[in-house]
Amino acid sequence: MNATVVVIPTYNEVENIQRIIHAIFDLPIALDILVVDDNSPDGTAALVQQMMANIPELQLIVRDKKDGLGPAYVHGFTVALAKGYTYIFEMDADFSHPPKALVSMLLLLQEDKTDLVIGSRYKKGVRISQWPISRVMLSLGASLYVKCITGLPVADPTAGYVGYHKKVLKAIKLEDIRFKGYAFQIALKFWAWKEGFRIYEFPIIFTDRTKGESKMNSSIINEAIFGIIAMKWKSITKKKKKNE
Ligand SMILES: Nc1nc2c(ncn2[C@@H]2O[C@H](COP(=O)(O)OP(=O)(O)OP(=O)(O)O)[C@@H](O)[C@H]2O)c(=O)[nH]1
Ligand SMILES: [Mg+2]
Repeated sequence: MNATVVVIPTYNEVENIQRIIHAIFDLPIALDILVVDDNSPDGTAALVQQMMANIPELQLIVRDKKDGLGPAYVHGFTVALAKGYTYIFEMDADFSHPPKALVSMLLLLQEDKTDLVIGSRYKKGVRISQWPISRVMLSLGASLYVKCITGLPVADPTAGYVGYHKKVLKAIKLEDIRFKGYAFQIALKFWAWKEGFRIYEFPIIFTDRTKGESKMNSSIINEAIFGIIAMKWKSITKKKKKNE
């Protein structure tokens, strides 16, 4: 077992999963990969299982049914913590997150420059390739909204390319985070910040997926809009309780 694991949630990623696994293992760093698949009907998990025969650093969790990215990560992180990994990454399977950035992001954690590192689209500019302007505006609007409501000092709060030192995930009550989509990504960064952990944004170029289908939908956006207000309220009442 290596000290680092990359957790990749998958739902119908049969066209991407093999290539992304090879791209990550081709990097000049020692790590394991944990795929968390929600019983994809396209056979993603079966393909990973085949690859596992030749790659001991590759692991797989298959869950019952599609339940959103958030619960898949909670499951994956809980297993990763139980196994004792020190550095735990989350990353999409669709090549939106450039695998090469893992090398620099891991180094920042290993050299104790930060506790949480974000592969950030919006730190010092906007770096998104092949998204329609409407989608970029939605994402930037979401970032501004999160900053206004929560005060979280992060340029890319919805980013799904993140590395954590294990102490961060241990300090957050993962099982209490019930969000399924973007709100999940925001919540992890928010609670890490509230716990006083250091956050670093490493600039990446984000590219839209070229293979497979997006799982984004309007319920994920609604969850983020209302969920973030609920989360902020929870943090205020928590603080009040502490002071009473
Ligand atoms: N296990 C699991 N994985 C999921 C689920 N929904 C999405 N994913 C995975 O989470 C990652 C991000 O999902 P995407 O559909 O790419 O969502 P997105 O990046 O916000 O949207 P696009 O930019 O349009 O691709 C991908 O690896 C998906 O396969 C789910 O319900 N369960
Ligand atoms: Mg994607």
